[in-house]
Amino acid sequence: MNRIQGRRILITGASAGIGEACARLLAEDGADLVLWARRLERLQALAEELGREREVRVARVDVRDRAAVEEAAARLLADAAVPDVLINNAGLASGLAHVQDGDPDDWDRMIDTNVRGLLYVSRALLPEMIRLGRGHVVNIGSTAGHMVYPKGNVYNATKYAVRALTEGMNLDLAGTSIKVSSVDPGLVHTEFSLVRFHGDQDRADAVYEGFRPLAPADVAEAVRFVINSPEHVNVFDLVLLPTAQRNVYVLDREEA
Ligand code: NDP
Ligand code: 8X3
Repeated sequence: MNRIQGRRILITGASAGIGEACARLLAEDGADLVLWARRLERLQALAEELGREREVRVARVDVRDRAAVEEAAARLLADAAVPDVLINNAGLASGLAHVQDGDPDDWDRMIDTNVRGLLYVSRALLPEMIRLGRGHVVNIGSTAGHMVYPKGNVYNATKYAVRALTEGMNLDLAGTSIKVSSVDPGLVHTEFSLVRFHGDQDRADAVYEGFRPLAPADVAEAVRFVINSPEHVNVFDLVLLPTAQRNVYVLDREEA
């Protein structure tokens, strides 16, 4: 059964990777879309492609910028375009270093995007979802929020925070019909590692060598399953891994 048709879905970080794949798949299911990211030109190209048979709104929103988030959310509210579903996907890793060698600018970037950004967007939209008596928040967490790995420290901490926030938001929304879910993937081949390694393509490519990682579309399928669940069902936490990856450490790579 398609429960996605005609629903308005806001995806943060829709200009690449998992967010873009969610936009494509949910468009196929007949969703109207609201797409936010910093690279507006990418969002516009995606909207051009997907927007022929549905409404696709795009906006340049840096989720770290609380005023920008509030302004973009206010525009949706003013247009009676409050999303039925919010996918808090915008996020990144920046750097991979021992804490004692870490760059505090990298830490700020991760904490501000993955934790503060998720909170700002949720805070801007949840009151109206509650008032309307409908809504579903899907947080994109990570296996990095279940197990810490060496040099992952701050990224791990942000994804542990996302996990705590999924739990906390569920508790805070008890008594409403708003659902909060988490989708927590293992290694997905996106621009994630390119961003983590500050544009070092060789280092990024090496992360995905010798095994088949998840594709962004695999994660989008999981998100679709979560959103499509019946009203009385809340998928609390869906963890998905490449078959070659059994946890954040155990990865079966073929020798080159
Ligand atoms: P990508 O780098 O491919 O995409 C990240 C997206 O987030 C981009 O659209 C980017 O858009 C957006 N983004 C980053 N910073 C901001 C910001 N400040 N404001 C608004 N949008 C922002 O990575 P993924 O698709 O892999 O990452 C998506 C989510 O999935 C993240 O939360 C990540 O932690 C999580 N994840 C990724 C895994 C992986 O292995 N790839 C595994 C588990 C979880 P723009 O630059 O245009 O703003
Ligand atoms: C991204 C997956 O293992 O690189 O969240 O942290 S990992």
